[in-house]
Amino acid sequence: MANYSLTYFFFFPSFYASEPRNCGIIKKTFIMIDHEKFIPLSRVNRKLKLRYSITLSSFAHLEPVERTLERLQSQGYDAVEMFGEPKKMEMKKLRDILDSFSLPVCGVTGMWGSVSEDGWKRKILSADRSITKHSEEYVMECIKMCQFVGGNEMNICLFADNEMVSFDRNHRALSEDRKGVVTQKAIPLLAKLSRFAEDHGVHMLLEPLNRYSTPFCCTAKDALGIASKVNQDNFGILLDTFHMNIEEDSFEDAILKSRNLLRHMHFADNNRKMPGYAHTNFLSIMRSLSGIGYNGYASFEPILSDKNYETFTRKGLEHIRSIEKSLSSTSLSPSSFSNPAVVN
Ligand SMILES: [Mn+2]
Repeated sequence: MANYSLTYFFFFPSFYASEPRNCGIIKKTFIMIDHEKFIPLSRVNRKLKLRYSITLSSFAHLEPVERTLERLQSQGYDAVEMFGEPKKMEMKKLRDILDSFSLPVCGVTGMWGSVSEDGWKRKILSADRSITKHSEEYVMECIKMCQFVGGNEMNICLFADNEMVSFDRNHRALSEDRKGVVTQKAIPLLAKLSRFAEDHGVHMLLEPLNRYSTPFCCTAKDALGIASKVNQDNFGILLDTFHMNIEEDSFEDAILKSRNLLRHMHFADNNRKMPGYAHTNFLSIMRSLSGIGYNGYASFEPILSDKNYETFTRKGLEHIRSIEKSLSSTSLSPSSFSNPAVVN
């Protein structure tokens, strides 16, 4: 580990706000090879070809959506994720705006929890029937909106009543039993919504968050268990690196175990900045995605504090693209995978 400390210092001399802090992360990772978990070479799909999207919800508090699209369209993104506030927008007008830019919509981000002023009544796990009914209608409106703007994915997050998840200063997670009892009740509604989504050509993707948002579905394991009970072809899961950093034992293990149902990724660093601006190891994450043959979207979901975001959104994407490039180049020599696989 002494090497690691020195290396960290050596490769991270810059703390300029406009530069991704871990621009040397690839070198760092190879030096840390003894401490990391690797997928064996035989599982790596060298043709990893992700499509890159970004969540428009990240910009909604800063400027009108057309301004964001104008600024992002030359940055190299393949698509955008529209935020799900169908009641606050005139759909035809929205579609005209979206159509006037060269960025297709891959899907809709559900505006769950405190991210929206209406989030308090978007709680699929609520014990209050009027709240679950409202949540059901909200998801249906988002699904219709998703189809209308040309997308085919929507994320579902399982929020519950505040009384069910009182703030825990000790950061404790819930027991598996408690999670199971509460989420079981939502299965019929999720199955119903999934069938509704299927009729609209939309995939419903369950996104585990972290315990501070909703402790009932906060790991890939939680989401996979729920998805298996819903048991619909268009019901998959979405993993978000920000939440995974808090909840998962291992990024690699969570991705590998999700391989049959993983349809979308959210990318943000551990502090929710753009990838490359903190210390999440995206090389390892990308390698794992490559290992399962993932070819869906990686949708960047940063928290942006002001309008001067263009350097961050551009460099964050460049950072991930450079990792993708390195995975299909000679840097993936067999010796890079000489460690025994611990992912299973
Ligand atoms: Mn997310």
